[in-house]
Amino acid sequence: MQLQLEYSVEKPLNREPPMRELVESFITTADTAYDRNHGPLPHIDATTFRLHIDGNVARSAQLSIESLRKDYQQHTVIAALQCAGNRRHTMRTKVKEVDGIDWNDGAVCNCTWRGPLLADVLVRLGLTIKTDVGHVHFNCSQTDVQDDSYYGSSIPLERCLDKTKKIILALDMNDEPLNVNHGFPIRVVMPGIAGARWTKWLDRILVKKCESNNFYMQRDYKILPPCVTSKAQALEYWPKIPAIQGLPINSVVAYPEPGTAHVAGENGELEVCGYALPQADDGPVVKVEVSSDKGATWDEAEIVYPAKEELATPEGQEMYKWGWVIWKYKMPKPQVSKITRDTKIWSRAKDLGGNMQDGTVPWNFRGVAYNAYGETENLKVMGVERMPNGIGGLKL
Ligand SMILES: Nc1nc2c(c(=O)[nH]1)N[C@H]1C(S)=C(S)[C@@H](COP(=O)(O)O)O[C@H]1N2
Ligand SMILES: [Mo]
Repeated sequence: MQLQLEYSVEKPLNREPPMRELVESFITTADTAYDRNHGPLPHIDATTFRLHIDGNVARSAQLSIESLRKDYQQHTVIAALQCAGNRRHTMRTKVKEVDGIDWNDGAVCNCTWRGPLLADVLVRLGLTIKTDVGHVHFNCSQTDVQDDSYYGSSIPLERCLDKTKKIILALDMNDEPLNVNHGFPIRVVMPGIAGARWTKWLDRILVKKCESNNFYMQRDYKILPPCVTSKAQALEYWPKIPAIQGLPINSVVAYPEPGTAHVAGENGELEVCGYALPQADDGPVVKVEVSSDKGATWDEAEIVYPAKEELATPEGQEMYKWGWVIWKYKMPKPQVSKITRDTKIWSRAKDLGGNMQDGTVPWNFRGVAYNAYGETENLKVMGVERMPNGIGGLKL
């Protein structure tokens, strides 16, 4: 039977949710989570599907989904999945035009992922290669993609064998089998690594000496130096620049959204809310600050998810290491009253590893890994004020 496909190589599904919806909960539902594809979505029959594992392994294997569920211990991890192009829109509009999909701040989600540890599967098959020379490739050859005949990524073997890095052959997302959009029946989940490496509809794992030669490893998802300003110039640089693995610390202001009118609370406070992400393995985020005077003063925001008490313990810090935090800041009335159309509200995050978000970051041609301060601007605040007779009324 022919594989059923949705969307196409010419028009793949790429979408991000509205920001308010995204920051509504700590765990992003599969429906809210953004979609990023370089080709069509394959509808795979999980009962006949096999995951092929070969290359430098003592015994190659073809594993069924049933075996991956039953024959291996299942592990769960909370991890943010983020496209390296998240926030590209800000780089192209605030700094300089870039080449790539015009993502706003929503190409990220935070979910639980469950399945066997890649390390357990590889150890059972036995390796015939030293960990310090190997790379593990993650391929999906179900469909053509825009710039190659298959989708592929790779990361160093050493990381794959380190059980503390929790690389999972995920079968479940948020306690349910993955849906088609997010890789059913299996995708690799690599906490602390950019989304581009989390191959969906994973059908082949290869243990090799070298990195994957796939287009998306070698000629995309790299931070080119600022001197590269065209595709032609990039050609010379692709082989010289490392493939993106971890992403930098980040935070954004989800609302109030730019250019809209907003009602401050009963007591004249304005609720500001966003998410913050740690750098690579340096999480969780431990502090978020907000400024409305272009960085002259910063006030600490409240991290509302996960709970403060949890983040304060070593167990909590381990559990939320690769997750995002949702933060809120109630801007007091005197500060709100100073907001004009020229005001910018900024956010900046700090993680457990001590990384701190900066105000400006170097431009790069593909607009990847953008992480300057979160920002909202062009606000019009409508305040609810107590009328002398005690009845609340809208005052512009
Ligand atoms: N097979 C396959 N896997 C893939 C991709 C793809 O196009 N094909 N896109 C990658 C990129 S660039 C990102 S950011 C994430 C997006 O995952 P999501 O669609 O589940 O949000 O999947 C990655 N895995
Ligand atoms: Mo991506």
